[in-house]
Amino acid sequence: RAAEVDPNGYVIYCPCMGRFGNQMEQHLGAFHFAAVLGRTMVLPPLVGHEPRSTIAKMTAFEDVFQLAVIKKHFKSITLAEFQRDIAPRIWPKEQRKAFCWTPRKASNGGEETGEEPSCRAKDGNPFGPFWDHIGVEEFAESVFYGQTTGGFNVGSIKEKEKWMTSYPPSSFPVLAFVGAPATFPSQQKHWHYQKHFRYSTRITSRAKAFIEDRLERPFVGIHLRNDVDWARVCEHVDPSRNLFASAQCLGEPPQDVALSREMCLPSARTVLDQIVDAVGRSGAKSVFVASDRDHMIEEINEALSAYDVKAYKLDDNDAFVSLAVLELADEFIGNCVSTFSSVVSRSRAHKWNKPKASHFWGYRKL
Ligand code: GFB
Repeated sequence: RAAEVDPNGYVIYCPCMGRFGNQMEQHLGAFHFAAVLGRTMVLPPLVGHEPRSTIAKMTAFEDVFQLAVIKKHFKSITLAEFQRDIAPRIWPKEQRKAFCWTPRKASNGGEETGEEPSCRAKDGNPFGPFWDHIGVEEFAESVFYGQTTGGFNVGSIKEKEKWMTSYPPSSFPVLAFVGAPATFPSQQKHWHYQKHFRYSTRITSRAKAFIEDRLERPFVGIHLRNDVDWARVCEHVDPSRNLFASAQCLGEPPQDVALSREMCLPSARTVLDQIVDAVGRSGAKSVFVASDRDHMIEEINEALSAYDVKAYKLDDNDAFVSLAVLELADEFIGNCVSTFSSVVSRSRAHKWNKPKASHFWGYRKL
């Protein structure tokens, strides 16, 4: 059966920034934005990259998350349904407007002379491939919403009214954003939305099977973010400020703990000491390691030899299955700065009836 058109309109956006953790930070605010405006959210594909490649790879939202749970809490539609049933009826080519905060510069760096200011919605990667995937050959116009409204903050009635009067659904049935209409990182008041992002049965059953077959409970789950790109992020550590997802352990604004390099890029000593400590404290019988590069399995096994506890990793290192295992772990130690870790800490805090605590590398109270 064809989906009915929502008279309140739609929100669609490119999760064009960063990888999964970064995108998840923005989904929280973007879903809130659509909900406040009463619009239907077009469930965005996840924009990924093949390892060591810059070529964008789109994964359907419903391949990663449980559609029924999302639909129960957010008025939403799959991209496939939107393309098939809605776009042809309400979003003709000549009315496709791209929304961005301010005009974007050309990806080749130089301002092309004489060109109108534009969102350049399809310029660069993953922007071009994303809108191609949506089936948008080109946008007819750009709208710079940063100048005319309070931005995507729709916390107050006044801000909401501004959006409704500036861009009413009757003349703007589809708000198509070049980037998520949300802050990065997420705002603490939106963290609870994480509970509605339940992994698909395919992912959850793989995670549960791995726990059952390979791990022994209780188990400690850890996230080691140690690929080479991460060291560059950690150069920006400033003790007085939050960086990326660090509000997950420091709070917003930071309280009682100063951000340190050791929290961002912990030494092997710190990692091993904290694992031994967590195993000793919790009586864990196994350790699950998720990492983007070095899982440190041998070093961990050696450090735990006295406990007769071993460390394990997934055979295929699937990122979503890793996240699903980590959110089910009895203890979790993550990277305070990483948004990949923050997906886990938010899930642990909000998904289950009984919240699960999270710990972080190098975290020391002042
Ligand atoms: O998720 P993410 O935005 O978090 O990006 P950060 C990190 C990506 O690295 C993940 C992979 O989406 C995964 O593809 N990855 C990280 C992992 N940890 C693991 C792991 O334990 N297992 C597996 N299988 N994959 C930011 C980026 O990373 O890092 C920024 O998003 C930027 O855009 C910066 O690149 C350097 O916040 O950790």
